[in-house]
Amino acid sequence: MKRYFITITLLIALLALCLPGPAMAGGISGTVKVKGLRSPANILVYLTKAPPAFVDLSKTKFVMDQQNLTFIPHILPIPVGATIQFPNNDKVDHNVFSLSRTRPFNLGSYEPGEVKTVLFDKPGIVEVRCDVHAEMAAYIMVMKNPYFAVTDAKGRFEIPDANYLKEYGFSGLTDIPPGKYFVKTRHEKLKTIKQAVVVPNAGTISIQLELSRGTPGVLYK
Ligand SMILES: [Cu+2]
Repeated sequence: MKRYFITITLLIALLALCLPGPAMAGGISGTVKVKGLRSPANILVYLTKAPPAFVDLSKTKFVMDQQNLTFIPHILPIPVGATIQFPNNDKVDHNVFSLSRTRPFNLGSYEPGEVKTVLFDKPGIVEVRCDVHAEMAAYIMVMKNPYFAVTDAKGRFEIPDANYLKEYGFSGLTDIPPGKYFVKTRHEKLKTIKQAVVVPNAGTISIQLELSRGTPGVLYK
């Protein structure tokens, strides 16, 4: 038994030598499947806890747009302390507000071409609505760490999310340090799930998540 263990250890050591180095970190990628919902898009996937990560936020720009009576994007995760711009790029007035406990606000009615801003300084979920158009809804997720992603139209995600980082001007974010983490999901119509995941020393771990319709949980306990 002991000899087997030594052999396996040697094999792992040899394999490690063959890998391109000096990568000391990894990522998480995967696919989310949903039951009872048409699209697996717009699902937040995030690490509940992560070691402190240096991120340069000085060039970030977060925008929640208003076009054709719709907030774009539907889900916008941001790091705690970020400010979001709410431009009205529509043909009609909107009145953007939130009754959330995380960050209640009311921007009042404003015209096409106008921009208003809100600072989000507490982690949590902020449901955004429009007082003029009851069908308009979006979610701002104020995150404690920068390791999160939103699923695409096929339910795919990647943490860290290179496209997101580029789009919003994040820089300097390193891969996830190796170790055991918990991945959690959040979508307004899906039951929240939490799954353990081990990030390898190098490369990406691939996971599958299956969600079904139901009431979601909170972002952080
Ligand atoms: Cu509106």
